[in-house]
Amino acid sequence: MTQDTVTLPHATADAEVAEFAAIADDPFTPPAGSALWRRDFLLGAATASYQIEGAVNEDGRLPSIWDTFSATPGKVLAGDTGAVACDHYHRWEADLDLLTRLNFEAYRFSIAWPRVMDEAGRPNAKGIAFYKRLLERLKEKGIRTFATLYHWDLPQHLEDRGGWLNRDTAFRFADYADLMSRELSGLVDAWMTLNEPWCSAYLGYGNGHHAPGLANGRYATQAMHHLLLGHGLATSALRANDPASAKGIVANVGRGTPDSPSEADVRAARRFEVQHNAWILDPLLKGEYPEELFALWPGAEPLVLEGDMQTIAAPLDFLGINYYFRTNVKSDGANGFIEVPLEGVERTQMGWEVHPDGLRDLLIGFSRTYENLPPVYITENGMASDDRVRDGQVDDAQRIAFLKRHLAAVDAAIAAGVDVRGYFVWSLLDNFEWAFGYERRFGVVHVDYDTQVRTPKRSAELIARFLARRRALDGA
Ligand code: IFM
Repeated sequence: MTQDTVTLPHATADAEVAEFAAIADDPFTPPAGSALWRRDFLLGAATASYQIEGAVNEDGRLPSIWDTFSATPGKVLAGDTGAVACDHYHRWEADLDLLTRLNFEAYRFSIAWPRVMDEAGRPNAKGIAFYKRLLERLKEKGIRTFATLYHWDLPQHLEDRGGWLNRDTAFRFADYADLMSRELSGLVDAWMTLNEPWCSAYLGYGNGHHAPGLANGRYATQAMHHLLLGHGLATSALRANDPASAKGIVANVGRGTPDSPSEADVRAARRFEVQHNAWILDPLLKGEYPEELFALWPGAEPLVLEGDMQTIAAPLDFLGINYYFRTNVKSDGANGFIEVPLEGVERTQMGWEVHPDGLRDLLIGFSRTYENLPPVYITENGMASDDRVRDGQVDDAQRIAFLKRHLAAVDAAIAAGVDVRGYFVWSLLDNFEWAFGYERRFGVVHVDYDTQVRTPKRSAELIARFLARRRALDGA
């Protein structure tokens, strides 16, 4: 995958961009001069296996922790499960046609571990064939392929042996990465080992909001250590088997701001970011856990064996950043923080505050904190709204403004010197939003879950129009 920075392709392009940006009477088109007009700034859409595939019992797929969790009463809103989801396992060809019609240039998806390996670690040919076909079709269509190995669907049989609390799971994950990169070598432009280890560790093992639903702070730090160890081991397998691809990991990052300028509140906001960001980024980029994490969680240090931190801190080709909202916090009177929700701010269907500056500030902050920060992709950004189809259309005005403002924040970070190479909207399709089931709609394409009819929302139409224009300027 090319990592060069190119300028606009021909002499008239600047004028044409300016003209189009001026006449485009839509609320999405970026201003002339924005890095978004550069063809090498990738614009893609993202999904994840359990959220869209369905077909949970087909072709030898084994149960995952999310099958078990969502089948447990009270864990997921309205008792929803991913059993059918968007039925993407059967409708993948039409979904890729839609992706192409919307002019997206890159597709980020995830592989379901329980679909491709049996309990003994043997390959499941039918499951692997599904992803091979998907990738081959994407390549035929000229779409860049970004594959995540772990977007939370741990095989249940591994959870039965302790899941991410068991050090052995990190080694099983490396076996899985080894198998996938041997089978899919040459078809993947960029591999991501883990999606959002913070969620797997903290929501899965620390507070129980996600599968497998355990709630113990000590578990969270140990699970995180094994996840990161698995990442490091997997990265070396990917490098050995598929040298031409880029290798990275995806972190969800949070912006914490202090409720007052008091020293205690400023420290609380810093600790919020330590807990959300440095907990993952320090081991990856500095080879150590941040000491302040254990001021926040005394006694929760994980068991780390010799050589683990070197494995975890192996060089990355890129870092994926997922950003959604900001959290305003104050001191809890001791070592930690508590959230103080701000009044009168714009929020999404999730209740999350719309705060694009947080993305800009975090990106600039990371580039200063980590001198070895690799090139960044925004691997997820987007919002949920209660979208309805009316007269065959979905007017998602809030999402359009949200995307435009967050892309402008990315542009500002690039202007400040941060090496951001692309942006993926979360998500291509409305899908199974974990503990919130199907109520929360993050897609730029609406999905009617009764009929499986897909309806591109107005946001998708505007993105498509912009990308068509950008491509035309490039003469492609
Ligand atoms: O839907 C999720 C995705 O699976 C991981 N990142 C956040 C999204 C919205 O909550």
